[in-house]
Amino acid sequence: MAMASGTALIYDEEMTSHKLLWDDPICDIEVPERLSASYEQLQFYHLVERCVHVPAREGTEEEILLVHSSEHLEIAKSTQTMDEEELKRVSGNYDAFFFHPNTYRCARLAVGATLQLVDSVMLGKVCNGMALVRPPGHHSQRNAANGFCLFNNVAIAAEYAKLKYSLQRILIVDWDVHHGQGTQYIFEEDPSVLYFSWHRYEHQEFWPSLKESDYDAVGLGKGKGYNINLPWNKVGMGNSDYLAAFFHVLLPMAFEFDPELVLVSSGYDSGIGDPEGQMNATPEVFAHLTHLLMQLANGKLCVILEGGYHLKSLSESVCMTVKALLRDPIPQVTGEMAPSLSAIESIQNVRAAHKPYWKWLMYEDTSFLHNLSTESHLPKKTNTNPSTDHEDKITNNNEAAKIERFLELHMRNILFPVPPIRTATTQSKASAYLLPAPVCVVKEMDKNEVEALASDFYADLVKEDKTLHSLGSMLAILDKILKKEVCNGITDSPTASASVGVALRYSVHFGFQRVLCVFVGDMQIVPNTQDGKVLVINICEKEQSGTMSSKHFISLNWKEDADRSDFFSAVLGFILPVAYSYQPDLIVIAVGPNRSIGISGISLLFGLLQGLAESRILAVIEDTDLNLIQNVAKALAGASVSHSGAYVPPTQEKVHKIKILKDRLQQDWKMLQCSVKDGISSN
Ligand code: Q9C
Ligand code: ZN
Repeated sequence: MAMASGTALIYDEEMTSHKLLWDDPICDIEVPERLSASYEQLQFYHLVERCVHVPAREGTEEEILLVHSSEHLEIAKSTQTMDEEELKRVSGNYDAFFFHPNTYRCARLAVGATLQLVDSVMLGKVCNGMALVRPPGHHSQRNAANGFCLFNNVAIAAEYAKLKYSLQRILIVDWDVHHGQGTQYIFEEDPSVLYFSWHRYEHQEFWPSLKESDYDAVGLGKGKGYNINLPWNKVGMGNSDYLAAFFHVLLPMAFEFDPELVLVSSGYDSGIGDPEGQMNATPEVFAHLTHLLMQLANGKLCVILEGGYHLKSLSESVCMTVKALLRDPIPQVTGEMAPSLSAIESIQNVRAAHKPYWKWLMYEDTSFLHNLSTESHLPKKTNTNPSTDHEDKITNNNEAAKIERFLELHMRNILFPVPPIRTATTQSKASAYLLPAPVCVVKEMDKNEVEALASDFYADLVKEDKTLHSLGSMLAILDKILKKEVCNGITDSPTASASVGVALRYSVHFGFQRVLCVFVGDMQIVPNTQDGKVLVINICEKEQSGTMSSKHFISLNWKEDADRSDFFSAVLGFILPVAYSYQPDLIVIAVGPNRSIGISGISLLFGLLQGLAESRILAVIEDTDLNLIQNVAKALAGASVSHSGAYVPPTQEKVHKIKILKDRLQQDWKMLQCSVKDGISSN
């Protein structure tokens, strides 16, 4: 099958007809405007017209019965003809749910919309997509509505995909701020569905206040190890906490699991301003989370709306998610890049709980951390100055309006015009006709132009004529990245070290503040990293002489066996956390002589690092392996690269290597932190 492209968007206005008909302070946040406001914001950013419109349909009874009991279905069906009094009575049988005469119809549309999305992705009509649905699903259980959810849309989708497409491994990522206990119950004993959820927990104080939402609920029977709970014990979690959870918990497990399809229970009540979540994550973090998940399952990613109750935060976050699905360059993530102590504690505990089940964790010396928290969790303080419900509402409304103004400004600050050309190269021996179609050929600079522009930067570096010649190609592309005419580019060089040396000096001279250079292979010329404007990570086979390693020059010795790529563990556990801590505004990735990692490892590096530096990446390839060049070009042009089955867990020696580097550098690059026992100071 040809590689799928495109992003599906599913929205049906009818799902706004489900609404609360009476006073209920618990349910009154789940409003129809959640859906219409999200869709309108997508229209505002012109994202709707860039997506493939897929119609919703009703889910069939048979499909609903894949997960739910017939009793549950019959009760739901019977509410269609009830009057308000009867609806209120039936709703009262559940924890936080309301029926409207059209609820049953909407819930069937929500199920059907989700299945339409799965079909579009599985049949290769699109690569990925998002379904905007109401009512949400993840609290709903086999026999009960719960937490605004009637049918479990995502759980039904997973069962449907298993059955219809014979899938054996599905990953469900639940980034809603509530625990999807419904989904957990449904797949608890099922090793074919890996369920990950983070959630506000506060040591079981927060709804749904279940013991089984804690990190030690790892699944049952054959499903042991396939349920991952990451409970947040404090409010105020932000961008760096969420990213740390992905780097140090979810992603390594997901890569080892190697899913064939990824479903996201996509609640945005984990975003800033949400009255339920009380968290701090800003909309762009959801673009990063989405982009990270796009590296799995050959890009087959279905995002299905769950919660999200601050309309502005919700709709901007939905837009950031869709932007990432469309493979637009994404904004740099804002805020200090250091996870909080409480987040690190939670991460450490879930890693320890899962150690028996995941090979990648096997060699880690993880241990549980029991309530070492700086403040112990005392029972809730009784309010000495009780305010009325009415006063509370006013305070909350003021807070919500403040966040709304903040977000208006924030989005204007972080959004940027996308360069007209995505990927550029020059006509050279890796001739353009060998590269995938979207790569654009630009004219290289001639000798005079190179000399006029850059002679100050290469005099001491360039010893050979062939190097000087190749600078014309590299500088033409770099110049266009600098002028924001192109997003990224690929050039070949007979001497990558020298070319990279020139590229780094040129970039810093023309205004980049932080340039990340990942150099794969032997680096013959070591760039000056003294002023902190360049950070080099050198991946090579031979041990570098230890003296020159520093915070800004990191040597990572890594050798892969042929066809056994274990490099993903270094990328996720080390390179990405360092890169996110550094927050580069340009990335140079070079492949020099004697590369010690394989093509799938290198492709993964390119795929993942594109989430940073607004996707500004310069690739300098010395290697003449055409397969490598084509894969790099594909990754840059935004095709999903297939690495299915290519990953193996690292050896004990490699795990140890990463551990030593982490210990040495985690005070400088704080996103490396994932345990507290080595004296991380409270922040
Ligand atoms: N004291 C979703 O976000 N809160 N559901 C109940 C009871 C219910 C959230 C509080 C929150 C449900 C999909
Ligand atoms: Zn929620």
